Amino acid sequence: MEPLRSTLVPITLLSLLPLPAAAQPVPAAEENIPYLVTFGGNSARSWGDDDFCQTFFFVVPKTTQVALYIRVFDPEASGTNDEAKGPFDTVTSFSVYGGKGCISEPDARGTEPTGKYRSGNLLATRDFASDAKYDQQWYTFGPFDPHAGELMPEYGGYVLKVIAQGKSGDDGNLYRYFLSSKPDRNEAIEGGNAFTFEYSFRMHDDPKEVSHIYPYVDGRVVSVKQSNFDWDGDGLIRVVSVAKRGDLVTASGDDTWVHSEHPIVKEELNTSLDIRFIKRQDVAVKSNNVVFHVRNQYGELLPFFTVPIGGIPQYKPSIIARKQP
Ligand SMILES: [Ca+2]
Ligand SMILES: [Ca+2]
Ligand SMILES: [Ca+2]
Repeated sequence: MEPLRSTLVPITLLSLLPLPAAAQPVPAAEENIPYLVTFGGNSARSWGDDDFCQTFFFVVPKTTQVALYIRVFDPEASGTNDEAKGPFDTVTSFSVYGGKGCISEPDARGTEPTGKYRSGNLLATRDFASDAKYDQQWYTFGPFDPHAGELMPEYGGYVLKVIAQGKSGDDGNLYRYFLSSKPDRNEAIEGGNAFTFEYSFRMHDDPKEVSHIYPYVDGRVVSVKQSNFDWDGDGLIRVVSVAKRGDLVTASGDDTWVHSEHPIVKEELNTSLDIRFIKRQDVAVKSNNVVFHVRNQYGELLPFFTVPIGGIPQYKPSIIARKQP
């Protein structure tokens, strides 16, 4: 019997290979993020969501032939894994867009739900109130044509957009996504991916858990400026890359945005960075929601792919050594 081919692949190539299909949930296993979070439109920003809206993009390879489904886990705000303020009274809308302009429109790639951020063709939409029917359950949008998205080769294929927006109420809605080829279960689209330009997510409660997000640095980047909101002093945020062992980024307190700039060296071009969220060990900070984005020197937002482009970066000490005089 022949040995498995995968055992013959040199280790240096492994990071370039597609990740297994199990990496397609949003958030992905490699991110170790328990939930995305979007608050109701009448919430206090101090609970950890700056604008009560989150946009995610789903990438479908050009070669995909099967129908698509976008599935949402726990789309309503009620029950055990959502964040109540008083009684649950939040209504969240989930809307799926495709077609021309759904991502090429600049407002669709911003951080705020303003202007033409709902660009493209509306393919499906639904409001979720506090309905126990969908508590801890999946809701399925679709089927969608595999070419229903906007063709954007720079993002890897046809791009669909999903906007989660808290229309009313003041509670936190925690949820996840899955891009599936089946309406009734999660079966990954081969080669699919997902990304956002601004990540709003819930941290684990367990201080031992480290969460990650992976901004992609293209060939034009000279420096990046990270921004984070409402980290609540929950430990350290570090950036790891092929050239960074764990540089500290400025981390926020309660209800505030902070920023820091970080130079990019040539070895980091066309790789992903690994932003690590390392909780404080002395006090257990619970139910912490945080918002994060990264811009390049032109002010353009970097995409966070849930399956990091080029793989998870491994720090190479030789790159730092070469930078020393
Ligand atoms: Ca409420
Ligand atoms: Ca929910
Ligand atoms: Ca927070």
